[in-house]
Amino acid sequence: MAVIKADPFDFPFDPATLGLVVIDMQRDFMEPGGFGATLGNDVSLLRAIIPTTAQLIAGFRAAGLPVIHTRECHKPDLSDLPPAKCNRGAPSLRIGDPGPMGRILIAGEPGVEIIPELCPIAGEIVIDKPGKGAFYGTDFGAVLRDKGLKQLVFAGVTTEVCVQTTMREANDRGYDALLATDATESYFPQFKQAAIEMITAQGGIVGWAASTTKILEALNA
Ligand code: TIU
Repeated sequence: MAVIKADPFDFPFDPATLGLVVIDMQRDFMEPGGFGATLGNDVSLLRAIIPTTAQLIAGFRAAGLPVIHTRECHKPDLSDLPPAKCNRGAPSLRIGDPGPMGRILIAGEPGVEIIPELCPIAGEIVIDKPGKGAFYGTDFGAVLRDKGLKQLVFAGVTTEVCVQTTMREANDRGYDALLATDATESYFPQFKQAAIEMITAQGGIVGWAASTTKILEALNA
């Protein structure tokens, strides 16, 4: 067993069952004019993690371990967009409205694409998801079973929304979940910090947390 030096304690792992899940690193959250910005957020905050996330992805690829990407998006006819999600708040543009990167959060539009710096390579699976968690309404669970994955490292945005939701879903389904603390970000720095604490408190009630350096040290050991 290899070990990642993590909080609240070491994360032992079998490389044969370990994978990286990169959540929603899409133009719609990371660039001006997308979904994140329409909600009133400063998207520049999120861009700071692009280099570390790229390092993490490169480390998994170099170790021959799977990288799975997710994208939050909806069908063009909005049939998978419940009113409870669509009508929330007072965004400047709602999901499905035309924006500078195409229709907001709609599959096939430019804004839904993963940012070019973190582009998936051939053979990597991309899960399109209508919710915040990657398990809901997708074949993510089947993909993990098919690949024999049992332990998941998580990166991506935003920490307390789609990343934390997916980690909780994973934990409930019996997966070990570890958050890469410098490859995830929130529009609200205090929420990122709180999410890390919520995940690792109470003896790792949801999972573990570790820096990209610590994760890559373990992969390279
Ligand atoms: N608004 C926000 O912080 N996040 C989302 O709406 N989706 C994701 O986290 N991907």
